[in-house]
Amino acid sequence: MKRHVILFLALILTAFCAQAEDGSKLWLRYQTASNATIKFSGKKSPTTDIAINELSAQWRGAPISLALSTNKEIKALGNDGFRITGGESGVTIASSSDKGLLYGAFHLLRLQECGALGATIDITESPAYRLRILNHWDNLDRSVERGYAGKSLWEWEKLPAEISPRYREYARANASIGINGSVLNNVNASPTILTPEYLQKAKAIADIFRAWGIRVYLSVNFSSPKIIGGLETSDPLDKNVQLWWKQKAAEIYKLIPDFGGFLVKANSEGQPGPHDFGRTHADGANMLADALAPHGGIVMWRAFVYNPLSDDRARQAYEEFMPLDGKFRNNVIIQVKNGPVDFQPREPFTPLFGAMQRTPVMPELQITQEYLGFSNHLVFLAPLFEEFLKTDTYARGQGSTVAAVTDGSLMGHSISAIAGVANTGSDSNWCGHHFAQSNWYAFGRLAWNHKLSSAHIADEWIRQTFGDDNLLLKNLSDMMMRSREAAVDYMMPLCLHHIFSTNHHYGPEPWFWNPNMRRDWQPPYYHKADSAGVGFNRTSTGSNAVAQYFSPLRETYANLATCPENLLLWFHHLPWDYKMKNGRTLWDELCYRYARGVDETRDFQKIWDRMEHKVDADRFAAVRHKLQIQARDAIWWRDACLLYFQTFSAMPIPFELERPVYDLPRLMKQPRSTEAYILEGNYLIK
Ligand code: GCV
Repeated sequence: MKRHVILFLALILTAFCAQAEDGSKLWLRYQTASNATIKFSGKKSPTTDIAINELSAQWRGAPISLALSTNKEIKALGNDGFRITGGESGVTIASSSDKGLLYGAFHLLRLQECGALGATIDITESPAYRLRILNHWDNLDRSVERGYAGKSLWEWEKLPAEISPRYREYARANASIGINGSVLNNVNASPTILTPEYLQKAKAIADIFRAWGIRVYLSVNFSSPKIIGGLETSDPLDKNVQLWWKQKAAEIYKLIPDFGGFLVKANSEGQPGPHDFGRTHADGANMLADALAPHGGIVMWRAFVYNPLSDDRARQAYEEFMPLDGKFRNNVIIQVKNGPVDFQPREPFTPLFGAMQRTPVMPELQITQEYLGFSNHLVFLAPLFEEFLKTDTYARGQGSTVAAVTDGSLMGHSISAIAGVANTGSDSNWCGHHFAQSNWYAFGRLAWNHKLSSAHIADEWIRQTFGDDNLLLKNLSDMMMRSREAAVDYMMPLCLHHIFSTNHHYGPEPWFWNPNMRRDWQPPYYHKADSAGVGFNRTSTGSNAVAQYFSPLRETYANLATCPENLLLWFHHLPWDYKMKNGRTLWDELCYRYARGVDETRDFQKIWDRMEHKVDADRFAAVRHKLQIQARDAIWWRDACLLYFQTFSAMPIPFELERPVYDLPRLMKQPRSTEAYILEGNYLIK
């Protein structure tokens, strides 16, 4: 063949390959087909078939034996654990279950893709949490609450007759990082999910997920017995109500024998619950637990409760749930958000972690970026998750980290679980922003092993998602690792919190106050800015929320000399001229931090642009566009917050810092955009 023809064909091939990089393959972009030899002895199952197929297609090393083993040491690793041993002449993956073999297969392939295989292998893994669950806030009309990546993945209108190929791809992606459960529908649950018609649809999804080791769970509406069951009440102590739930559970398990259980948001933000009948959360949760128990199901009962009349929303989950500790059935687990208010860019941990000792408690993290720039901003969340999991609660003395008090190791509960609110949708790249995939990935990896560092997770993800070029690795990792702190700086430094635009939670609206609305949904409730200063006093002279933490944390947080500066305005109301540790006034420090956040986003743009020749054209352009939006938004945040707070501080922005580019009156008149409009990135006034 002539040289120019070959060149021409090569060009077409390159163009074709570049086009294929739409992000749809996530971190599973295995490049090279293989001729792997895979031996399997034992009882085959759909799950072992998948493990064999994955390895056959991708593995490029020595022959592999997959062994279902009853060996004592292997059994001690639990159902999902595995051991991989061997070297150049052969590798063995052993587990006591087919799921463990699948996790082992994915683990080995990940090591291969990350270039992390040595000449000999001897790895033992078992997951930190038994249940590693995604929560989908997906509605039955396919809208997704706080979802920024298109419509829901679940095509309810076509189910059960039509099965989207994406169900399998989703299950595969989850299995590859060890996620083993999915709550399919929104916690603001429509009772319709429990009708026979929708249970058939859920069954169709469960049938696909099963082989990948993923159980289906459903969010349920506490009023279902009345709304779809035709009963007069949904009172959990009513015999007919109890019977209704028992029959409903039996109906579900007939269709979905490995059904995981229910997730419940009760008496929170307008959802019905046991309080409607003068009953407690324990009464409600236990009734559902009794219905599920004969089938092995669990209840995940959320502690996200707060009452508009309280002076401090941050205290309430603790106040309401602590008196109930020990009163729940043993198949109930309390699901608690990482922070006491609501998935802010930074919060201290919710004090229920460590305090509730006679009831298992599971963390709920938010993968979708409700308060972190939707799918427009690049914010790698592993550092946030890691900071939370590694914080010491001191519940049983030093070393009682949030991870240790929730993974079963310290409190000895038999159920251990962790949930992440999913960021997936119908977009071709699944998460809206190519880098948002890393947050799904990070959640799965930390749920499996909470000892992993964020830097390690970033490195793994970049290698699999973008390649292993050294410069690329260094730059992308640098950008990802700085991104969470950057967002904190340009949105709400020093632990300012909830100063977002009310409702959609995208941009800044620290001034918004409508006396006819719930106070605790509006920014001034949280920042409490006045001419005397700014911040929420949660010490003994204020709401005393500090008292909910164990010693010595409560003293550490209460004392200005020891309170970490990154939590300062969460716990203290301080004068504008308060002296920070570096000698600056509080006001100046706020200005510097906002400026630093803006600078970081500009730096991210530069870093990314330098990587143009190392990234495929489509993903490069998409991320560049998003970084531009992020840099613009960072300026908007800085100007809105500083100009507004300046009306109280009456202090100048330090003269060496860049001046605001927007005017406060115009920003305050900014029309309240819809989420869909925001995602287009063109909403800011010029
Ligand atoms: C699903 C916050 C969000 C709501 C969400 C709620 C919850 O308030 O803004 O959209 O509702 O948390 O976690 O239940």
